[in-house]
Formats: sequence, C-alpha cells, structure tokens
Amino acid sequence: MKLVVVGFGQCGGRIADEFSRLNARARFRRRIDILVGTFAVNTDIADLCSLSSIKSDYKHRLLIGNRQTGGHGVGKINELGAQIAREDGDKVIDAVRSAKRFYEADAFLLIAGAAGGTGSGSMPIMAQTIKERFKDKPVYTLAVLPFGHEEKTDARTFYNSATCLKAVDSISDAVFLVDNQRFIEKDSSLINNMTAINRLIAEPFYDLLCAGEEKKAKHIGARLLDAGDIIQTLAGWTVLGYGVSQLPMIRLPFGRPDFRKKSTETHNGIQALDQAMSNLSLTCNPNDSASMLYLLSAPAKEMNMDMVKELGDYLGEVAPKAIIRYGDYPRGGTTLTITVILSQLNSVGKVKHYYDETPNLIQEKDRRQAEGEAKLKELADASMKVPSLM
Ligand SMILES: Nc1nc2c(ncn2[C@@H]2O[C@H](COP(=O)(O)OP(=O)(O)OP(=O)(O)O)[C@@H](O)[C@H]2O)c(=O)[nH]1
Ligand SMILES: [Mg+2]
Repeated sequence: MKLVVVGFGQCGGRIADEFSRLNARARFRRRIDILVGTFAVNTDIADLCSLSSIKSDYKHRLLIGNRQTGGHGVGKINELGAQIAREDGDKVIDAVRSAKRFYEADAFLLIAGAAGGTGSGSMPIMAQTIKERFKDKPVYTLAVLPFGHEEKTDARTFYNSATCLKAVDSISDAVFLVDNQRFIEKDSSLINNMTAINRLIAEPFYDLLCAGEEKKAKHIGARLLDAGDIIQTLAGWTVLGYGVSQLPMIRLPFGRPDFRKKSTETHNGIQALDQAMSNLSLTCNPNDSASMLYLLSAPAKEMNMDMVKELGDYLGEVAPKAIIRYGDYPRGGTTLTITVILSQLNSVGKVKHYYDETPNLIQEKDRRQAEGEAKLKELADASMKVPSLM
C-alpha cells in the first residue's frame, strides 16, 4: 500500500519525518516504495527547519499563515490553526498534487498532535479539503493524544483535543488514535525522548505497507495482505498494536524439523501477539471492535499454518464481534513481528472523557473570565479619583 503522508504542526511534522525514514528503509532494504510523497505543514519556521528526512524545499516543507503568525506558530489557539488552513490550504493541495507518481497513492495519511494549535486546527480542515479534491482516495488521520501531565496543567489541552477529535471523526475515513501517555507507561525513560516515541508510532506501519508492495515471489505470503484488505478494515476509531519476538540468530542446517520446532514457532507467534495486544496505541476493549486485521511477518521458515490459525483463534476470542482479516509476509531478518489493527471501535474511553470534560472547562473558563473582568473594573473605578498625567 502506498500513502501520501502529510504532517501538521510540530508533532505531525516530526512523525511524518519518521515515515519518510521508513520509506528510505523500504527502498534500501526491500527495493520498494511505500510512500508517494511526504510533507510537513506548519505555521512555525523553526519546527520545519528541525526536520531531517523530508525534503527541505518549499514544496515539501510548507509554511502556512506567515502573514498572521510571522512564522512563529499559533500558540495553541487551534481556531487560528483552522482559519489559516482555510486560507492557505491550496498550498498544500498544490504540493501534494505535484508529487511524482501521485496517481499511485492508495490513500492519504494526515498526522497531528490533537492538543496543539497548528496541527489540531489545520488537520481536520485539510482532511475535508483533500476529501473534496481527491474523491477516489480514502483520507485517514492519525491523532496523537497528550501526555497525562499536559492534561493536568492546561485546559486548552482538553479543549483542543476534543474539538480536533470531533472534527476528524466527522470527516476522515478512519482515525488512528495514538496516546503519548501509553509510551511512558511502558517505559518512563521515554518522557524526554520524542524521537524514540515517534519511531515507535511509525514502526507498525512498516510491514503493513510493505507487504502488499512486494514484487518478488519469495516475499509474497500464502495470504497476501494488500491495500484492499487494509482499506476494507479501516473505518472510524482505530488503534494499532505491534509486537516483536526475537528469533535465534543461528539455525543449524541439520536436524529434523520436529514437533518441538513447530511448537516453538507457534509460541513465538503467540508471544508477539500478546505483546501487540498489550501495547495497543490507546487503551481500549477489543470487544468493542467490529473490524480487525493482523499481519504476521517473519522469515518463511519460521512461520507455519498452525501458527496463523492459532493467532486467528486467539483474536477471535478477544474480539468476538469483529470481522478479522489477516496476512502473512515472508521476509528476511531475525525477528517475528505482528501488527494488529483494531478498527470500527464503538467505544473509546479517552475520547469520551475529552468530550465530557470540555463543556465543564468552557463554563469554568467563562466564570474565571467574568471574575477577572469584574476585578479589572473595580480597579479602573478606584483609579477614577487619581489625577491623570495623560
Ligand atoms: N508523539 C509526539 N508528540 C508530540 C511531539 N511534539 C509535540 N507533541 C505533542 O503534541 C501536542 C502539542 O502539539 P504540537 O504539535 O507541539 O503543536 P502545534 O501543532 O505545532 O501547534 P502550535 O505550536 O500551538 O502552533 C502535545 O500534546 C505534545 O505532547 C512529537 O514529536 N511526538
Ligand atoms: Mg508548534
């Protein structure tokens, strides 16, 4: 599957930069392309300059809203991010359209941090514009949800997240949800390492996109998972899981493949699936998913049909209401990886929490504003009796 990837704001731009790196890796190691073009869109020049893999010309790193912000960002005001995207959106459309081999793209993936200003405001508007202009390609969005500590310190975090999520849900074909907090729950040392988090966010897409683009027979699985399967799976709220099982580096050429080897292979598969399901990009209940997909990738000799069947049985039990699609991807390397997509989720606790909290926060903000204005008026009234120098 080939994507056009567009990152908005700092978070989106940096993750798009990771996707660009994934494409370079796919080209170098597998001689295939998984992206047709990668773009970063921002109101902040410094953020655009800090990227490293996305081409550095003005057609790939797009500065929008320069007139309003002077190239310094929108300071978390996502309404301004949205307004700038309405005014400058054509720049993005022109850049995307001029990508070489644009016609080969199967879908768009737009990425942003939901809690910021530029990305949170501009991604939904651009999703809408792209959907109108390119009717034949699905538009997927990936929204990065804030860390817990950001939610505690700033009401805008909730407001921006809630308004961004509501808008992308109404417009995109599917919304991938990635919770920053999940990464530091798993490994607290990641709190100051956004690059490592971004790598973990992009990685599950690697095999998923590569599998359907392979041309060599030996890398094409018994059940090839291609763009059609992914597009059929994706709709509405979606989360991702990814698990890796390290395989022994050296296999002796002699020795019969006996039942023990087969059971070890199956064990590796189940272990990677367990990891994928416990490392979901957002906490959710698989029972709420109506559509799932899993991809098993490993050297051909490390996979067997029993393993594929057992993985399917396991997922069937945890997500009994879901249609489950799957594929196998034989390739080189010393790992067995499993990528899982849980889509068409009908309940997402964290999203509901943002929706529930936002009206209370707006009320509280209005109350504080009225209180502040009253105090200022009191001060101005008191100053009336002081002689004026002006
Ligand atoms: N995973 C990840 N999250 C990030 C990154 N940069 C920022 N965030 C998160 O994104 C949210 C802030 O969004 P930004 O992308 O910084 O904001 P912006 O879209 O550039 O908007 P303004 O700076 O307000 O104009 C916060 O929740 C951050 O934790 C990143 O590189 N990776
Ligand atoms: Mg910014």
